[in-house]
Amino acid sequence: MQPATIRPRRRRQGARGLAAATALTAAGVVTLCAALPAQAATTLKAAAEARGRYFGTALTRGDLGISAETSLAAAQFDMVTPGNEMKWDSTEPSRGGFNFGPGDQIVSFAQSHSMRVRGHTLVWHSQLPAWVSSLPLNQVQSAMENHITNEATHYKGKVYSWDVVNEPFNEDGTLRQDVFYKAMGTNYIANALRAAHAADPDAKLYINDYNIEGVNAKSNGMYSLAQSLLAQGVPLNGIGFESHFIAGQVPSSLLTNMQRFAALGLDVAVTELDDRIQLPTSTAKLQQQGTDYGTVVNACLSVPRCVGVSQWGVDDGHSWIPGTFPGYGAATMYDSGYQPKPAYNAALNALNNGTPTPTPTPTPTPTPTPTPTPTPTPTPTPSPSPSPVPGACSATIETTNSWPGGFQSTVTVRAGSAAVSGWTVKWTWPGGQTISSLWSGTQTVSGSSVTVRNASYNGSIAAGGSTTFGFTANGTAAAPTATCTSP
Ligand code: 9MR
Repeated sequence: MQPATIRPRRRRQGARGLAAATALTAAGVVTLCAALPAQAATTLKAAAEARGRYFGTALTRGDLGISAETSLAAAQFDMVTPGNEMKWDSTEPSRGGFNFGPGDQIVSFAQSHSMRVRGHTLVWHSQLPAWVSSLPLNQVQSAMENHITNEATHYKGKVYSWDVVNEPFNEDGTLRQDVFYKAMGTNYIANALRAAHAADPDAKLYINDYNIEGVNAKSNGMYSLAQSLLAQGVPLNGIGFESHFIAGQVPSSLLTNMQRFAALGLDVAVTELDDRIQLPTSTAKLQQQGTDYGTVVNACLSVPRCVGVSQWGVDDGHSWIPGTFPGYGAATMYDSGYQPKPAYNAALNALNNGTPTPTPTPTPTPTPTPTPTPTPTPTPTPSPSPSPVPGACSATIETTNSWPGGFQSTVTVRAGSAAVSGWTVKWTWPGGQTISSLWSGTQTVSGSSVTVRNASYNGSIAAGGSTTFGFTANGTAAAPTATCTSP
């Protein structure tokens, strides 16, 4: 089932969540470091970069004034999309009256934190000043091309990509009858792409839309348009899949759909990811959201032409969702106190452990010559490792954080000498502990016995490889012995 049609309505970001700003610490991230395998990255951007991708966020000028939010953005993300500051109503509110100040502030923030910028957006029916829609139709093309030329020239060399045309499609796959279409017909899209390419030949040029993530009438319309533009030699480099999902409703054809666009020779990107939950949240809903984030990240990793994933915003406290979809919220990887949610762990885990992507094998690091230790410290004799059994797996629970009345753990699941396809980890709590939230796995609880099976995206572990899942629990921290079986 596809998400409901988005009807964006203008709403400036407020400073909700500011009160919780002081709660931001690196704790959520640092505690993960201890438990991840030695080479696992501990931030989204490092993990994405290790897979040849970026992990982005959207920031508005209002967000720049919230230090807890900007610290988190700079720590975790390496791409920024301006939420509003490069839209036509901001950059050319009156004909020929350009104002790049707000957009420049976002670029400056990005540059000072070594983040790249996705320019968003040059031509869109929404957030379009009234003067454009009231132009005589025979003046629209020159106004559009002048707008694109000025803005793309101003940001030349400063943006990685442009959403040149945003949200051009109706749900049935026909083009919206907006002022650009009325003036130029379908050709407005080719005209816009050509003007952007002339102004900034190095920027990757995208068409971006929502509800095109699965194979459906709307994405079929986009696919036909992309084919036609490429056949005409129009400079189109990529398709942006906004990906405003509802928890539990990520289209099952997401990967197939991304692959068909990539097969045209285009880049693809997840440009505005969020996954809204019908409030109130629950452990199960947050777990589902984690599963969804893992699915999306793994889809991107599985498509070599998928260049990256951007979330729309940083945290739940500043997300556009509650203001536009009453009754829904909690749509991002961070809660309104800037603490990582299961979705964060799922995204990071997918990047660190997920589906291998066909990228070149890293060059093996030469083994350093062992330095002789002057005084050998007696080390406890390690227990003999059991001989590897094909298909077998093992699991180790490690406490990564604890507080009065609760704790957080990471469970590492290792394959033996053969790959495993699907795994089940079991343990028994010694003192009445109860899991409050579990990610990257699905749990069944019976009294004090816990059974966790792999999530859809982390069941396959290569021989000698590992994956992790995690949980938070109530009670005194405990790390009981766990067993692992694989079918
Ligand atoms: O996040 C943006 C929000 O602050 C604006 O009020 C809204 C107005 O349309 O636009 C939001 O961003 C949209 C993006 O530009 C295009 N895709 C949908 C996004 C959410 O509405």
